[in-house]
Parts: sequence; C-alpha cells; structure tokens
Amino acid sequence: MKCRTCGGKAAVNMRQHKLALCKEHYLEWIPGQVERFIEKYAMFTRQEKILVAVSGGKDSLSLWDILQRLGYQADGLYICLGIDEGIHYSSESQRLTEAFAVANGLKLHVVDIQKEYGQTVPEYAHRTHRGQTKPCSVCGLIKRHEMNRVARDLGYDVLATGHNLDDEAATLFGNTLTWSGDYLLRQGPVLPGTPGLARKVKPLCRLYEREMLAYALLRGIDYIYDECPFAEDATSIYYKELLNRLENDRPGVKLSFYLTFLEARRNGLFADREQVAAELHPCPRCGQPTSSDGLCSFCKMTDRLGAATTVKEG
Ligand code: Q46
Ligand code: ZN
Ligand code: ZN
Repeated sequence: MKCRTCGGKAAVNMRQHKLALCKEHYLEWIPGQVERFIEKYAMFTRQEKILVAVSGGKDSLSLWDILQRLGYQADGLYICLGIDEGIHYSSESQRLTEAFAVANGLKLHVVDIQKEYGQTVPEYAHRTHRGQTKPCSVCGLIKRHEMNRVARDLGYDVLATGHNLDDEAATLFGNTLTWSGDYLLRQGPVLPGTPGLARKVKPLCRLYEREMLAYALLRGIDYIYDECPFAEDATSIYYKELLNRLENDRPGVKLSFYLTFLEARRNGLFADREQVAAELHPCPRCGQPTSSDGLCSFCKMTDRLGAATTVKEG
C-alpha cells in the first residue's frame, strides 16, 4: 500500500476514507482534519483560552499535542480521581500527563479530588447509592463539575475533551436505543456556553479511535495503555464492539451514523425540545447551571454524603 501524497510506503490505511498515508503525511493529515473540524463547527478561535481535559490516555494527550501544534492557546487540566485498583491507574496517568506537559512546555492544572473533597472517587461511590455497582456515574458527575468549575474560575472560554468518533457513536447508539431526547439534544461537537459555564467542544469527534491510536503511536506520545479498571465491562465498550462489527462489514458506517444524526438535528429533528433545554438556572450553592429544582446533582450528592458522615460519626 502506497502513500497517496508521496507514493512512499504507507503507514496507515483508512478503508473508511479510501486513503493510505505514510508516517510523515499521516502526522500532517490528522492535525489538518482537526483544524478543519474546529473551523467547520466554529469551536473556538486562536484568541480564545482553551482548557483541555487530559486523562493521560492517547486521545486527550494527542488532542493537546495537536492543538499546540496548530498554535492554539491550550492549557491542560488533569483530575486525579484516586483510582488505584492494584495498577496505580491514577498516579500513573498523572505521571504521564505531567511528563507530557513538561516535555512540551505546556501549562497543566491538577485537581486532586481527595485533597479537594476529603475522599477519592471510589470512596465517594462506595458511600452513595449511585456507586453500588461501579463508580462511573459518580465519577462522571464529579469530573463534569470539576471541569466546569476550573474553567469558570480560571477564566477559560472553552473546555475541550478528547472524545473520538467511537466514543460519540457508542453514546449516540445508547441514547438512540432508549430515545433519550435530552441527551440526544445535547450530544454534538459543540455545546454552547451559558453564563458561568464554558463552551464544551470535542475536536476529535469525527476521528476514529484507531486513527487516534495511530497518531499517538506515530507521534511517539507516551500515554497510559491501561483503561480505567472500572471501564472493563462498561456498556459503552459493548456498543463499541457492535459498531466495530458493523464497520468491519461496511467501512464508514460509524462515521455516517454520527454525521447523519448531526444533520437530522440541524434539520430540526429535536426542534421542539430546544426550549426545554434552555430552562436551566444556576445552582444556589456552586452557581453551575442545572435543570433540577434547587441544588445541582453534584451539590445534592455532597449534601447526602455530609449527612451520612454526621449520622455515622454521631
Ligand atoms: S474514569 Fe471514571 Fe471512566 Fe473510570 S470510574 Fe468510570 S467514569 S471508567 S471515563
Ligand atoms: Zn507520504
Ligand atoms: Zn451545585
């Protein structure tokens, strides 16, 4: 297989795009694609301050790498969840993230959940009903809250995450199976900001997981190979496998599933729900927008835990 650009030996063959490229041209092609998506979806400009949520994994570190190569003002945010599970997952991913920041001269903010709130994410999960089986729902809630908080407190315009096409297609598949209108309405490359809440963007949302893997490997990015130990049997992994089987038979189907959804929404598929989504108000305690009456879910959770502590200690 030959590189379409120079005719040299191809390093990556993308059946879904009928395109093969050598290492050098692949490492140019990916940032070029990302730049195209940033502009197409009006994600951000070079004048805006971007906060990249980095986990130490291949996608978020590659995103950070690409944004700095493209000349955007992108700082990193690492949230230490306190997940160990015998593989030192959090400490190892933090080490790799910090090493990447130092090697590239980038600014990294670190939030340690245990230091900030007195307990790790698994401990939080253990003490709430949400975490009876797995800590993921508690973890997601805490991560979202902390990303929003840091972006707001430090004056970032945009919060960028490393979700790739496989992540987005799996989420879309799950939300479609249950026709979760509110989630479908909010899924997309850009979630506009509201007062006190930074815009959220996913610059890698049209790039396949294996394209990002190839980028990280060819670029020589040192990322954490292990998945979070709690991710192993997640439903989303099952959906990803199903979608990969489809993709294997029909290259490009994953991308078209996602893109036709975006197009349908642009054409008004969820138009009558836009009003519902607009009805958010600031949480009286932390100020982040919420659709629930009174406190947001994060503050409700910390309240419940506070009450549980008092009962236990009393
Ligand atoms: S980090 Fe947290 Fe994920 Fe681990 S505990 Fe679940 S949600 S799987 S992206
Ligand atoms: Zn080439
Ligand atoms: Zn709140």
